[in-house]
Amino acid sequence: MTIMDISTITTQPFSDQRPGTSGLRKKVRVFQTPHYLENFVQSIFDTQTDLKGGTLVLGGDGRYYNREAIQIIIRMAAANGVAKVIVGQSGLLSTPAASCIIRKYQTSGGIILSASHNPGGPNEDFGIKFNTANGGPAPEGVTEAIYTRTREINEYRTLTADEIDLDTPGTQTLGDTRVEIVDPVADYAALMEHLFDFERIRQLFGAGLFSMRFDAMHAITGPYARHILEEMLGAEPGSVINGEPKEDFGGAHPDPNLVHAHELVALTSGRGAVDFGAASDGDGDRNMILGRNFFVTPSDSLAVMAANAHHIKGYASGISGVARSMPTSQAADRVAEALGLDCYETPTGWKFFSNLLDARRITLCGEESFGTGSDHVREKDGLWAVLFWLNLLAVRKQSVAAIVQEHWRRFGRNFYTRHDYEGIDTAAANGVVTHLQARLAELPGSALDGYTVDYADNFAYTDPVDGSVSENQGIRIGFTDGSRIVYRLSGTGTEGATLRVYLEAYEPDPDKQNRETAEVMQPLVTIATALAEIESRTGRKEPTVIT
Ligand code: G16
Repeated sequence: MTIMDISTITTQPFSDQRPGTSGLRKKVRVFQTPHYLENFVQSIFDTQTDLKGGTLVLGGDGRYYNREAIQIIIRMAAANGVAKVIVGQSGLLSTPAASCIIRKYQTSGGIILSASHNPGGPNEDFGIKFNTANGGPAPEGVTEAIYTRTREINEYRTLTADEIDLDTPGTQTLGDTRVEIVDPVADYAALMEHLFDFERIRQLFGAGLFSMRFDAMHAITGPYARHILEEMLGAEPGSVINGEPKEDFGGAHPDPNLVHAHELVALTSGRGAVDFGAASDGDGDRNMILGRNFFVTPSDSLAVMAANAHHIKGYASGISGVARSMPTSQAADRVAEALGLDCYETPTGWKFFSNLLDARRITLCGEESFGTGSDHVREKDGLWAVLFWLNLLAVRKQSVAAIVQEHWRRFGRNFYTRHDYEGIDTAAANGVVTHLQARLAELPGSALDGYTVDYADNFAYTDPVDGSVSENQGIRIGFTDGSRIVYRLSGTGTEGATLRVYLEAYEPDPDKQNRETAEVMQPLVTIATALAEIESRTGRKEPTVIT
């Protein structure tokens, strides 16, 4: 490897580098603007001083611009005195696998390149996020420090060198920096084998009476799922579909929900349907769970996991508590109450679970946005959730639907739906929130179409571990019968604003638990759209996506 001198390049700040819900996400062409990526990366090195002389984990979801960005970051890491960079082979690492490697090798942190479930390709999205030494997404204090640095940065460090060979495992050097190319799957697979009863899952597949499909959506989980599900656990070859990672995810939207994973939904429906279906997203942290003709809401999935954790090897000794993000349904709260577990309600964003996990206050956590996870890493984990369900199916020997319906009979059912209004005008979206905010004081005690408002607030969270306060995390309107309407603006989009309206209705009566969600939610939808004046303020009659 020939090395030229380390160079200090003069630059100017960009004003739009504040990380959102999960890192900095922009269109690829924005990241390709000269110095744009470099400024953000240098701001990480300038503020995260442990990286100097330390070890950095680096990888991404394989989307367009991943490989170029990795080469840029390796050169900058070497110029900034990072002692070792651990890189996933071909630049690939799922988000949970990156978290696993950061923790396992006690590194100083990691840089993950992903825009998660957002589409990829030259005209689509790219993203970058920093995870701290505990393996979790940087907390707000860290992201704000990085952002502050991006506003004042005037130079960055890099060096001129041949490209690193990303495709061959082994160690290369760049100046004083060792660059280790590692198998992206091995450490993660070993962790999964430690947590779940692989022998029992093998028996489930081996009996020939159970079929599944896992939709990797042409994203990062293809190689992970093929190795773990087909090679280690003996699922029939072909159980993993869309398993080749592609830079543009095959032109699709790698978002595991009923709209975007329609191919999988079809395979779990009607005659000849498989028993179990699951999908993951661009970077492998989200999951969707389907039974035969049956959709498990992410909120229910978390609740079922909490109620059944004792059946699973890695959690058999008991779980300490559960947490859910504020807009996630309260199904997990009911389990926690019944089982005497601590339960926490956090703002949207996986980073808010990290302190609770580190302090061992919780073992399981989840979000309505198709995320579930545990204390095994500090990210949500798509394949982990799939393996949890497979292990549970192998132990309980019931169908997905039977397990969930039994759960509802015991704890009650929290009907749940989310309406997204994507790509709306930012000023109009802010106007909706301001309008709702102005009405909060007058709402408690009032009746809306027969529902009585119990409380109305803009959610604020005080972290019980470090006392940090996060305000304005979404408008909550709770009704006396346990129903809720929540409004918030997405922090992950790259175009305009996305208004999310989350709706929840509680049904304790088993005779009424099998009604259609859309029918049950209709009265709340009517209230929610009228209260927020959605049509007049945004010009939208209907949501773009309903999950
Ligand atoms: C990220 C965050 C999640 C959050 C989701 C949606 O997920 O890690 O905590 O729930 O975005 O956020 P928003 O409603 O602000 O768009 P991912 O999978 O995109 O990294």
